[in-house]
Amino acid sequence: MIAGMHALQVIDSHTGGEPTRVVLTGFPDLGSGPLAERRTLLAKNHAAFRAAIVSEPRGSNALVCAILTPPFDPTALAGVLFVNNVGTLGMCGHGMIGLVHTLASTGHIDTGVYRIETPVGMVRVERHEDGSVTVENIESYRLHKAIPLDIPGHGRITGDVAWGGNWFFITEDLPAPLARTNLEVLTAYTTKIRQALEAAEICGEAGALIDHIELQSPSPTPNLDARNFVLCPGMAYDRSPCGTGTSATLACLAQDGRLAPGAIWRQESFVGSVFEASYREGSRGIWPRIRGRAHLIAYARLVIDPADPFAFGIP
Ligand code: PYC
Repeated sequence: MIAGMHALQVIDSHTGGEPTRVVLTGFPDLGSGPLAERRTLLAKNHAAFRAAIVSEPRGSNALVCAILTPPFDPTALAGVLFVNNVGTLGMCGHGMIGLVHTLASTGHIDTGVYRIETPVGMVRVERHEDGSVTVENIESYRLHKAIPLDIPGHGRITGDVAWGGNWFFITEDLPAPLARTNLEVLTAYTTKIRQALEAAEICGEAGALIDHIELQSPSPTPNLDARNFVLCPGMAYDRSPCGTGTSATLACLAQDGRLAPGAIWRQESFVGSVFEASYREGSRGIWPRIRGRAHLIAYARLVIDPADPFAFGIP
């Protein structure tokens, strides 16, 4: 796969506690086709390289990597492909905030508005004077409302299926409060929801896997609207309030008349970080705006040694 020692230049950040690794150089060439094609190519031909940069021993289950690639649409500043420990993502809100912060911190961009292409559409981003970043995500919408689902050991629950750049099942039926002491209970519960969705063949559009499960509750913190717990596809929970999950939530709130266009929704994560969100109306759903903040944590050169038995991650 590699003849000699291979190096990749990366910058790590976190957005509300959730890590992002921006891959600047060293990832295999993905060609110059549309971003959706490049995502398919990556999934098909470069799973080992993905695992090398995301998985242990160099990464972790919570890490999302943002692989920078030239845009297909020349009006965009850049293209980006998000990957995690089990595959590729359509979009990633915390990762996009991390990417913009990384590009700004390294002098590649200034404050202002830019367009960044993803496999699921164009995202408009704004780097603010105070260092925060607003992501205007792709159009988000609810596909199904109040789907009943039988969860072993918990009984019947209901939840919505919604798109925010990834597919989400969102429920307010909780087995326990969204508190860190309940991490194991919440992980087991959301895992069962995921399994129940698959067993019942409940999917996103075109048979897409619903691979993000979001629990929502009111926040116990004053002035915040909600707290969530999001189980990601690789079975790690999102430390950030989840940009695509917040987008999907906003789509449901908007369709239920629970949040007006332009009104601010303060979404707290499981670890207490906050995104400020709002939306404008779209033709099918809504255009969510998510504002958050990232911090750099490392400049690094990853090396892949062909003699290393775990060069491409621990299987
Ligand atoms: O912020 O959209 C997000 C996200 C998805 C998975 C982890 N974070």
